[in-house]
Amino acid sequence: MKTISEADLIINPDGSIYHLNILPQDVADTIITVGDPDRVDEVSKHFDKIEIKKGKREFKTHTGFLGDKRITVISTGIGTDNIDIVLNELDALVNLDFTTRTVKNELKSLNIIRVGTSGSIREDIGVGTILASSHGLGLDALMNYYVQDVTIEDKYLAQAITQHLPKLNSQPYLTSASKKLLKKIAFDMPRGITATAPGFYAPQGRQVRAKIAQPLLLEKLSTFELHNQKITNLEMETAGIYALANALGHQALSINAILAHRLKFQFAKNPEKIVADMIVKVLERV
Ligand code: R1P
Repeated sequence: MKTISEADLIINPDGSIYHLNILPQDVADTIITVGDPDRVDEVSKHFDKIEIKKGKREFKTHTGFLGDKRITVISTGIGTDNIDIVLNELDALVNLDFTTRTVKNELKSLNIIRVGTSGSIREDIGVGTILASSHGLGLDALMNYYVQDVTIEDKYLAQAITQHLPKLNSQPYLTSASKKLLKKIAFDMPRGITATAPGFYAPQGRQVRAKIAQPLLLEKLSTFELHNQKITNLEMETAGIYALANALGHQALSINAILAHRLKFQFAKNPEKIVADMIVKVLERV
């Protein structure tokens, strides 16, 4: 059986994984990811019991129980470069034997739910909406480095979007949400394709002082439509989570609190309340 080298999989002296700094037994089968480390407390304050509080860098983890359901909430920080670390290390924690450095015979499929914030790019998706990502559309380069097995439907949709968008240096990639988690958690939520950008400013069409190279990006994203499928919002993690979860055999869903409206130039007056309501809604359903 192939062993994974000490350089490919770095395990700390206490047996924890390199960046996340947690042990295999610290991870529940249901994982909530948030971007902001402070949001970890906003989720775990609802737990009936907190077993584990650990962290390193931007990766803060609390594991506990909500009733008899064991849940891990972890912060990813911002961006798909961090998602690369979080998804690979969570998978290693549950699917590798750290003693033999080999892949376990029986693989575990985690339920990974992102509870994040986002900006709307559709007239009818207002500030305050809790939106589920039917798909993640990656405008970043992460999936240039992995082999992705996508469905025909996702491939076709990705091609149509690529033709509609201005030419970018990396090929957009697209992955669907877990159908099981959509049904369980997002059954009554508006849905749309979430575009994941490799930055907050120009990569999302924001012009502050630096000159932007893709002035048509926002308009093109917001006007794509195919068989009633639309790109609804912009953020920085969903596509990476969906694509890597798919590559590693996990179930993933991204729920987005819409805090900004990019076409109407609005930002929420009460962002904390919108996020708090989203957290309660997701916890009631996991
Ligand atoms: C940008 O401000 C950050 O907010 C959004 C974006 O995806 C990016 O991470 O999500 P979170 O609030 O979950 O971090």
